[in-house]
Amino acid sequence: MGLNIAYDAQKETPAEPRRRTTIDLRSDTVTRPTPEMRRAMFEAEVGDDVYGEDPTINRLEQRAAEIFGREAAIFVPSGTMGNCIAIKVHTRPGQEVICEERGHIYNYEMAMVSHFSGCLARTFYGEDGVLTWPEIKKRIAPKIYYRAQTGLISLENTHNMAGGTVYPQAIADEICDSAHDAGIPVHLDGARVFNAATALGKPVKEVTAKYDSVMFCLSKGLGAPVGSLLVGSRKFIDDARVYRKSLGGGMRQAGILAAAGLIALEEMPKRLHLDHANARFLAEGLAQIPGIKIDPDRVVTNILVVDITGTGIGSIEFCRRLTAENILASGVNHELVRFVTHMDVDREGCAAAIEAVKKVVRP
Ligand code: TLP
Repeated sequence: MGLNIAYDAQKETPAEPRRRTTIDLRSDTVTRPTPEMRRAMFEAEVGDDVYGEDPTINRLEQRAAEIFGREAAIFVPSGTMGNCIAIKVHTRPGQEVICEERGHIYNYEMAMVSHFSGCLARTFYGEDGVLTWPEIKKRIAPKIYYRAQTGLISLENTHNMAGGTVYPQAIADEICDSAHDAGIPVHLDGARVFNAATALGKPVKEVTAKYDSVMFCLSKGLGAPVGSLLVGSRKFIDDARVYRKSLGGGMRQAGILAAAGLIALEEMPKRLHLDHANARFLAEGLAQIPGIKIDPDRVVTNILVVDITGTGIGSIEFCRRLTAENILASGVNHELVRFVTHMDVDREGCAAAIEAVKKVVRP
């Protein structure tokens, strides 16, 4: 689904370096490291991280564990690798993993739930991407030897393809408590959990306290060039280290990346509310345009998933026309287009995007 279309839209983008005026709303993954990050990378103390000897990586892992109130953390090259490792550690082949049907682990991680962990994803739809315990409970396999057992529940907060939506804390807490009573662990794909925490006005430690493991990304709204972390118990992280190596994720002098990551972790969460305000502004502007469907009140973080059915054009054509106006967005499927705000796009850029959409949908 989505990404093929997104890639098609990207093909329309000139291969030469982007013009300064291009406003890239395809994803917050496009953010570039700040001058401060680049300086820190230049000066980073490094060592061989496979031997546990990179002081900057060790500091990043220690700070991540502290910030999330966990025993340990591990730096991984990508969010995808962090999720794949977590699922592998929590499950055994032949089990099921419950997740929302638009979830990243199900749609965008190359079927690694089955390929790497040997599990079946049991998915269903949740309004705003939010699952609830009563609905999850119905899908938990009965404890009978001839039924594949539920090995894990994996939630996503914020939920990317549902439009950057945030789990109400009480719902997430109830899922974790009830799952634990049933002997089932819960993993959080928290690629954008700092956005969720900002929207909730709570520290990430509180938002994620009840999960068994959390993956979060430094390389999205937090602006680092590369990297994600997995946090959990000491035993969980020791196991994760084995699988990171199996997947080729032992990165040697990766302190160069961790140096930028430390700035992302310590400083960048403070500015995420600006991206959220810009996303709301963009949603309010787009909602006025005939044929575009988006409820600005549901835009609580930095992602807008807009229904363009009423424009009479599909998302490939829509993104192609926007690209010609120097605005980049990505198709989720034929009818849905995603816009993501981030630190490299300001209010003026969002206003320009609204004007460009008005132009491209005009009959
Ligand atoms: N999301 C990317 C694409 O893969 C869709 C994006 O542009 O939003 N969990 C969630 C919720 C994510 O949104 C992503 C990336 C990941 C995991 C994976 O992170 P990376 O790209 O570092 O592997």
